[in-house]
Amino acid sequence: MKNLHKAATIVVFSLLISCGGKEEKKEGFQYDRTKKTETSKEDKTSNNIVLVSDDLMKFNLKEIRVKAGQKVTLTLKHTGKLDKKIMGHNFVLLTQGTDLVSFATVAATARDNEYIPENTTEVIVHTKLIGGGETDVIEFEAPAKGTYDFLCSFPGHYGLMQGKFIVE
Ligand SMILES: [Cu+2]
Repeated sequence: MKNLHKAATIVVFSLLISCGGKEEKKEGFQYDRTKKTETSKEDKTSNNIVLVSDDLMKFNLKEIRVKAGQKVTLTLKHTGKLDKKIMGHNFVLLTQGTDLVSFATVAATARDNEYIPENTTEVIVHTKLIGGGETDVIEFEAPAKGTYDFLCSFPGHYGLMQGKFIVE
C-alpha cells in the first residue's frame, strides 16, 4: 500500500513537470535566440513582443506585459494564407477608459482606413492591417503604468482577438 502511494506520487509529479516545465523552457529559448541573431540596439530592451495571428482568427497572446518607461517593439505576424481582405489582422492598443466593443463597432466601418477610425483619440498605437504570410513591426514608448485593452479591429474579429496590455 505504501509503495502504491509512492508510485502514484511519482506519476503525478512527472506529469506536472512535463506539462509546466516544458513551455517555460521553450519560451526562454526563443527569447535568447532572438537576442543573439539580431544586432540592432532594440535588442537590449526586454519589451520585445512577438504577437502571432492566423487564419483561425486568433492571437497567440491574451496578455502582454511590458515594463514602463521603455521602448516597446511589437512584431505582428500572420501565419495564415488568407488575404487581408478576408482574414486581415492588426494590433490596436486602446487608451484607458475606451469601451472595446463601441470602438470595434465604429472601427468596422472604417474600411478605407484599414479599420482605424480617422481622427480617433482612442488609439495609442496600431500596426497596419496584414494578411497571411505578412509581418508588421512597430515601435513605441510604453504608456503609463496600468492595464490597457488591445484588439484586432477587422470586422467581427474583436470577440476572439483581444487581450490585456499591462504596463508594469
Ligand atoms: Cu483580425
